[in-house]
Amino acid sequence: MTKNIKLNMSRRIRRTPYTSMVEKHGVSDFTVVNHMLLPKGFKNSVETDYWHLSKDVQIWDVSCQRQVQISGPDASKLVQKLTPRSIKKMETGKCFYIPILNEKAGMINDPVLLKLDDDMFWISIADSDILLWAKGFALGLDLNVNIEEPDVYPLAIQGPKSEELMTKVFGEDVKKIKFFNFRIMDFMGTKQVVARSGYSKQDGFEIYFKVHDSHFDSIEMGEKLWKIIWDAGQEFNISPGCPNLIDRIEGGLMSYGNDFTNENNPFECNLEKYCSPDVDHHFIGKEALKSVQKNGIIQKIRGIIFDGEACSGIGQPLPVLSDKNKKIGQITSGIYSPRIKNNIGLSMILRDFWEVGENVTVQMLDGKKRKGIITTLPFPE
Ligand code: THG
Repeated sequence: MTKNIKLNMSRRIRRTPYTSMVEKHGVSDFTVVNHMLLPKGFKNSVETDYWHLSKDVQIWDVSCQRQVQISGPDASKLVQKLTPRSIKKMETGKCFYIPILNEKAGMINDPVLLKLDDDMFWISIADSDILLWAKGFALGLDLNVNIEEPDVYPLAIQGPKSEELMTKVFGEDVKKIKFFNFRIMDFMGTKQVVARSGYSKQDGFEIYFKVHDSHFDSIEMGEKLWKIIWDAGQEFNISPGCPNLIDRIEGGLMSYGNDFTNENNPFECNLEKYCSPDVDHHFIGKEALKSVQKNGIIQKIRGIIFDGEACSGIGQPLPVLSDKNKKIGQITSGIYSPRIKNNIGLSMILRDFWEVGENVTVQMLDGKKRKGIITTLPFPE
């Protein structure tokens, strides 16, 4: 229906230093995240890209993962206010997945936090304006911090051959970077943050590419970085890519704004591991989270495997029904998995129906009904 309708570009939809590169590689679709372009597909199908990602290496323009930089004497105090996850023991060089809640314990982001120094953090955000939220809070509390969006453009190198490729470009020390850690590495005389992380279930790295010297143009340097990696990647069968929907859903990686919103608390999103209200520190939403804990939750994100014709990625939520035709949830990310050989999806599901093995019905946009079953996240191997 809405296929083939073009998005009208403007300055409000920001390009990245790699946009002209992905255009050269034949990008077919974009979405907009944090007011910036994110490629959604290239020449190959999502399925072809999925198999490629699981055996080779891909280069992704994920510049839309914007950094909210918090620095200054009160930086760690402010960061700690923003999340239930304790950063007391966090060391420089670590990445933490941190839920950010509003005062009602609703999720407003699920970023990756990087500790660059005792008084310097980056919050690598999902799609919502945390910069304004943090600034408002800092102003209200009169904290001694600086908050800005630096010129950082993350480039992800994902797939099992990413370590070999990254070693070729950045040197042997790449191999010492453990999952959710980063190191500062040299690129043409500039210092770059290189982390072992990424929005896939494969091995992978994220280069938080930053232009340090103002006489270098960020587009020129970004293109240089892309080209050097591209050329070095030829022997590893590198291809341009983007977060892969099949890999993401199978791996249970959630997407803010799609699979959960500020209407959901972190327990509903399976994030209790990072969100105990019984921690020493105060954080925004703590009282509300305590009452959620006391009262229990009524829904939770689950996986669903559902039958029928291969689903090619859904643009709108699909209702999930009980055997009595009552709406018990909706699939917010869904696609055919060639590994599971059936359609898979993520859905918030009401408590009485969230047990693994529960039979449900998925209603397609044309009204047709498909048989489904509740499963664990990540999806079974
Ligand atoms: N990388 C960076 N920034 C990001 C994302 C990213 N910002 C937006 C978005 N993605 C944030 N969401 C996630 C969700 C999951 C993960 C990372 C970012 C992730 N989770 C690991 C997992 O589930 O296997 C575990 C993380 C942990 O618990 O340590 O990787 O992708 N820079």
